[in-house]
Amino acid sequence: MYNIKQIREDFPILSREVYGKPLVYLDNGATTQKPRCVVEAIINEYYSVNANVHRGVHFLSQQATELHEASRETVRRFINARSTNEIIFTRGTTESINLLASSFAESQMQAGDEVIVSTMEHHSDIVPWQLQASKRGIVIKVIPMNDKGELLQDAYKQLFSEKTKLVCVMHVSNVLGTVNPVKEMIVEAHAHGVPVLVDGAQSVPHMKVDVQDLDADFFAFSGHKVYGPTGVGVLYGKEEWLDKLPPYQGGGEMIQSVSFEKTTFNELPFKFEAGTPDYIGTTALAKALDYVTAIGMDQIAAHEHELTQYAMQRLKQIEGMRIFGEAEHKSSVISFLVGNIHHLDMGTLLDRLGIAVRTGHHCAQPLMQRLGIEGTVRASFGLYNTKEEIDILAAGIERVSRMF
Ligand code: 7TS
Repeated sequence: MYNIKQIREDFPILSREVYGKPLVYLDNGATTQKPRCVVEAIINEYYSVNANVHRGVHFLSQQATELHEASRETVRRFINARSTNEIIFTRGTTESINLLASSFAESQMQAGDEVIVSTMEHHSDIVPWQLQASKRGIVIKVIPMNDKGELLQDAYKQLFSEKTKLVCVMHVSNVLGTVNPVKEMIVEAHAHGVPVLVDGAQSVPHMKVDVQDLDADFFAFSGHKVYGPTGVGVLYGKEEWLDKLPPYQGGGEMIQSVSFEKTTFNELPFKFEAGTPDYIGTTALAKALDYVTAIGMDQIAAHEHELTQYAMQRLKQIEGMRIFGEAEHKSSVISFLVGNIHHLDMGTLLDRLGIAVRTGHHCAQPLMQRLGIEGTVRASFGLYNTKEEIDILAAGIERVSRMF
């Protein structure tokens, strides 16, 4: 049984009001709200354990280190990595991708080598590659998509050449909700001997992810989108790959020994974790992962699927409604425009009704160019959203539409 009432009680913020109206929070693609247990984990660790990790012989430092490393094990289990050596803590998806782009391009790519990305990528999976392209002369190739928002698999296969060194593709689109067939895309890339980075920022909160089953070489996600704290994320990498890549940042923690003549680096995963990590954040992230695991990722996926089906059907009844993203496999994100009402006007007026949605290009300007629009209004659902909230959204959109 999916006990939505009890779940909502775990999130104090959901019972607040904005402009005197009950908050309807539909901006989960941007960030999710935090359950009490996550916030309490932060408070408890600061109040009773706080000490820097991996350094001290003293009791608190050892206890903080144990918590931090236990969190790494929780993450490993959650995405089914083989080893905790494959779990690198970062600040989030953006830093995970920048780390990989920098270390991979530096050691594995030369001028003229190619990286394949998709039309629908978030800027965080485009711009790091452009930075490398301008530094090293690497070439970016783009997988096109159809009007439903599905990547064209035949065109993808045509993009490979002997110069292709890496494929970078998002698991789930933050704008269209498309669930890309990454497992099949990885099989294709591997047939060409090419590794794949999956941007899992929008999949990890909504479905069971198994990096071994996907056979992903690299996988990135953010804690704050999966009910965890801000400022902490993960880069998973197969150990054989991470072993080959050079460090991203230098500093404490990532070294074995330092002298002015020669410095040697620490083993995995610490080689990629320079400086004091956000060890309080990792504890809280582990709490969030335990929280969603206790509810059940399959139960969450089923609940959100039902909400999305309901919302699609309900929103399509609204006059002038245009929905962007009608892929066969779609996650709980709905991007739309109504008539010629500007997305910002729609978002601002919905906000006055207590409904939090996102407006704009959603950090996917190349996708907006492909769609021939400037931006959309986006409603994105999380594990605590309800059909009643979708009714409020639909009624809100109708009310705003009547005003124009
Ligand atoms: N990749 C995808 C697919 C995303 O949706 C986002 C953030 C990122 C990467 C970057 O994650 P960060 O945690 O490092 O910032 N997406 C959104 C969004 O859709 N609205 O606000 C942030």
